[in-house]
Amino acid sequence: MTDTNRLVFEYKIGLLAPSQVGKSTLIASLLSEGQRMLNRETTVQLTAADRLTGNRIANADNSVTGALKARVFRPMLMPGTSDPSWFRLLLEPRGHDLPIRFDILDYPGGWLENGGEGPEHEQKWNECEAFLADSSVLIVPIDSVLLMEARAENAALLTAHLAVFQIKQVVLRWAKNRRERAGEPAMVVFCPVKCETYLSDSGSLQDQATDLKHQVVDQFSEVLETLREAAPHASVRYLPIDTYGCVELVSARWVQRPGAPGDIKLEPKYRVRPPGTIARKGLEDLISLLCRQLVDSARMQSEQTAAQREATARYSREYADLREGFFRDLWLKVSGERGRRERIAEADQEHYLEAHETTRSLFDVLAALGERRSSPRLHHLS
Ligand SMILES: Nc1nc2c(ncn2[C@@H]2O[C@H](COP(=O)(O)OP(=O)(O)O)[C@@H](O)[C@H]2O)c(=O)[nH]1
Ligand SMILES: [Mg+2]
Repeated sequence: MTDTNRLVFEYKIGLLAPSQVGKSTLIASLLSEGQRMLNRETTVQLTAADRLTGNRIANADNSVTGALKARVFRPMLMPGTSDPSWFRLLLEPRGHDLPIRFDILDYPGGWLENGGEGPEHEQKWNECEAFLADSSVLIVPIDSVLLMEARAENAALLTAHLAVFQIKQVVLRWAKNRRERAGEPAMVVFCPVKCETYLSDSGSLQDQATDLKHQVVDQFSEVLETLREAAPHASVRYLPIDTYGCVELVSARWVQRPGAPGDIKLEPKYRVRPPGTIARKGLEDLISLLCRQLVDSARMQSEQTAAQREATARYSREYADLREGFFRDLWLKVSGERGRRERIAEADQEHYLEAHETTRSLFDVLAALGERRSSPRLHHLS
C-alpha cells in the first residue's frame, strides 16, 4: 500500500494446544466455513490474503473430505505440522475498500509441550511464543476424547496430557500484555474439539454437554484463575466445536508412547457416519465471535484516528486562515506560503473525512454482524 494515510487493521490470533488436538484442522475449517457462512449471510467476506494460505487450506480441506468420502478416518495418519506457518486472512466489508487482516499461527504442538528439540526449535518456539503473547485473541482447542475418556485409571495424567501448565504460562504472559494495552481486543475462547460423540446436536444419542463443560472448567481452573487475576477485562468464552461432525468415537485405548506423560497416549478410533459429509458445528459461532471482536477493535482504532485527524485538520485550517498584518499577509501571498498552508489544510481535512467514513462503514458492518444470533453451544465464562 502506497498511501501512508490509509488506515491499516491487523490482528493476531493464536492457538494453544499440544500436538494432535486439532489446531491445523480448526484453522483450515475456519476459512472454509467462514467463506461459506459470510458469503451467504453478511456484509463481509473472508478470503485468503496470499496464495500460500490459500494452498494450505485447499490441501487440508481435500485430505479431510477425501478421507471421509472413502470412509476411512484414521486420525493418526494425518500429517503433523512440522514448521510454524502463518495463515493470513482478510475480512473485508462488501463494497468498502478496508480489509481487516488477521494472521493465525500454526506450529507443531510438541513445541508447546516441551519447547521442541535442539536450539533451532527453541529459537522458532521463542518466535511463536512472542506471537502468542501479542495476539488479540487466543483460541484453546481441547481434546474432548481425552477429557471424557481418561477417567479413573489415568485421571492423574490428564493435566499433563492436556498441557495445562504450559498453557497457563503462555496465557499469563498474554494476559499481562493485554492489561498493558487495555484499549485493544482481548478474548480467550476455550474450544473442546472432537466432541461429536458427546453432544446431541451433532447427532449423538447421548447428551453429555454439561459434563464436558464441567470437565473443561475443572481441568483449566488455574488457567481461568490466571485470566481473572491478570486480565480481568478479557472476555472468556466456551465453545465446543466439531470440525467434522459426521464421525463417531468407537473406542479410545491407551497405547505405549515413550516420551508422552506416563509413556502412554490415548488412541481414538472413529466410525464415519453415512453419508460421510462434513457437518461442522460451532464454527459459525467462532467466526462470528472473531469478526465482531476484530471489527469492533477496528472501529475503535478508526474512531481514535478520526478524532486525532479532526484536531489536526482544525489546526491546519486556522493556520491557513490566520491573518498576520497587511505587509506580512502580502508576503505570504506573493511567496506562495499562503497557498502551501491552504493545500495542507485541504489534505488534512480529506484525511479526516476518510477516517470518519471508515468508522461509519465499520459501524454498519458491526450492526449487520450483530444481527446473527449465537447458538446454544456458546457460553460466557467471564
Ligand atoms: N473427530 C474429530 N477429529 C478431529 C477434529 N479435529 C481434528 N481431528 C483429528 O485429530 C487429528 C489431529 O488434528 P490436527 O489438526 O493435525 O492437530 P494438531 O496437531 O493440533 O494440528 C487429525 O487426525 C484430525 O483429523 C474434530 O473436531 N473431530
Ligand atoms: Mg498441526
